[in-house]
Amino acid sequence: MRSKNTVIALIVAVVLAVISYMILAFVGLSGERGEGMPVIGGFYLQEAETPVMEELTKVYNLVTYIIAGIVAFVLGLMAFIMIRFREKANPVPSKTTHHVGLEIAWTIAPVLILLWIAVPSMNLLYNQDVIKDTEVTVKAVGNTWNWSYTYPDHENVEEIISNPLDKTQSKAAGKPYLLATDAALVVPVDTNVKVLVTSINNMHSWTVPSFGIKMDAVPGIINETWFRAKREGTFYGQCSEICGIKHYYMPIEVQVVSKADYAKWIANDGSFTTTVAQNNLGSGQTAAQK
Ligand SMILES: [Cu+2]
Repeated sequence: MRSKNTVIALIVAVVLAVISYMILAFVGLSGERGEGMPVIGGFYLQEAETPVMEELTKVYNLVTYIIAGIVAFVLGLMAFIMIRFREKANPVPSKTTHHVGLEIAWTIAPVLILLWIAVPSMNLLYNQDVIKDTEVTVKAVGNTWNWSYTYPDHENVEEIISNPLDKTQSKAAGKPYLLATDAALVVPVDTNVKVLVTSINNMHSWTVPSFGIKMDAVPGIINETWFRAKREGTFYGQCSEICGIKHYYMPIEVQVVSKADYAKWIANDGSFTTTVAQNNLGSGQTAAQK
């Protein structure tokens, strides 16, 4: 009778554990992935667009599998205990209080699991934190309420004030509402970009999920981070520090262009076409005549 109970309990425990593991791992590691922006109904990380985000995704997956495993193990263990040691099958309760082997095991196993997580996490933290040799530097300043960008190495490029597009404007531009801005930060592809992040008043956070970046903007302090975009395109983020009434009003739009286009953009004083420069001149002069 006892051994039959044990077998049933074991089978139920294993089945429950496997099912819960599959559900948790599926929920944790699937779903539609946004490319450069979130998608409706998506609950997984956005597509990785930088080496740091690729690494971050791997660490996230590893930890999700481990969490799912622990949840499944505990659920299975509880099922086993509830069936195997139920009152009806055990009229005389066991008086066991210690088991040296078990105590050593449940001390060492969590330590090993933590080490298993710690090694890749530390690697990731290091890679996020250590600024590589960067070729382009941009400065992002959090204001109330927008982000402004400057290029310290190119004084000809005027400060970019990045304000969000309203509903009609973003629809007309075919861009996501509450993420799209009227002036994006422009950076070259396949280039290490250093971002200096600060704020003029209260705390903000310069965050681009698909780049694996979240850097606090603190007044009086210049924080540094870096990214290397793998492809051209537009990538969105939002201020990620609850900064006040118009917290929603400071989205981040990064436009990654080819190195040649970037060089042209810099040469054009921060414009892709000369028409903008012409308009600024007002009297029909070309940029070259200026
Ligand atoms: Cu903010």
